Amino acid sequence: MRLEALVFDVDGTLADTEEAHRRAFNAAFRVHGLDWDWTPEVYGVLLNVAGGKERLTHWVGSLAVAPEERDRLRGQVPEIHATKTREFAGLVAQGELRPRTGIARLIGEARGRGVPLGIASTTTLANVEALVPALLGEEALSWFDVVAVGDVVPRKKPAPDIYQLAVRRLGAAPEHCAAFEDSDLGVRAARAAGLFTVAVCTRWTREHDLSSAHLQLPSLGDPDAPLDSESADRIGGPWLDVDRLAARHGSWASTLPATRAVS
Ligand code: XBP
Ligand code: MG
Repeated sequence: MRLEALVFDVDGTLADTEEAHRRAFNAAFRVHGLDWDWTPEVYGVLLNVAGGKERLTHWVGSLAVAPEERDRLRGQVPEIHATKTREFAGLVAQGELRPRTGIARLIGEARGRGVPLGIASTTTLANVEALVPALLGEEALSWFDVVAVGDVVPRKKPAPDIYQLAVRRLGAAPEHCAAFEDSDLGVRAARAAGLFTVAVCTRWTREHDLSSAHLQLPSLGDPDAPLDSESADRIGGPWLDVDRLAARHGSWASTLPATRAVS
């Protein structure tokens, strides 16, 4: 059973970026003279709202301020978010962020096997354009046949829209594709879009229920960071590679109703 494409979420999946996002939000608040401080605890809860602008709007809605002040602050959200995006790019440029375990290897394997690659993310194109080259090298963005991100769809994760757009642009059937996610919102989006979903949580999503994913792992594993024996037994080896992924995908695809039989 040949997988037609691998589709990657960005934040939390390609790299553990949310601490950098949190710092960028707080830096933007200082630039705009706002005394807001998103602590890790506060931010962990706010991550239940996908999208930085939506997260800011939700936060403003939670403030005990007069209605006219709330409206004024809501009007400032796009500007605050643009500042935050610039701050995030600055943090990325400092070179502290690294791809998560197994990401560079799996993407390299897929490229070597001619398996198309996609990105499906809630974040902005500006963030992806800053992050992917910083993580994987100057040419890396060109490795992805499709980059579906941010406001190009009406509904953000957990809605399936961004994954539906990505697989449509890849010219693939969703059930022929594998999605890689880190969060409850993301797993729900990929599952709702019909993709075979692999979930690898981060410290931010450790408490999330990712059990609706077809495959849940502590990491993708690597030769220098092999998976624990229980996880390795589940996938047939100490790290998830294209063949082991295709085998797990194939066994799932064989259970699909005939109408969606995977060729
Ligand atoms: C995670 C998100 C994003 C980031 C912040 O996106 O929900 O909003 O937290 O980035 P992903 P923006 O789908 O990649 O996990 O401020 O650009 O939204
Ligand atoms: Mg994510």
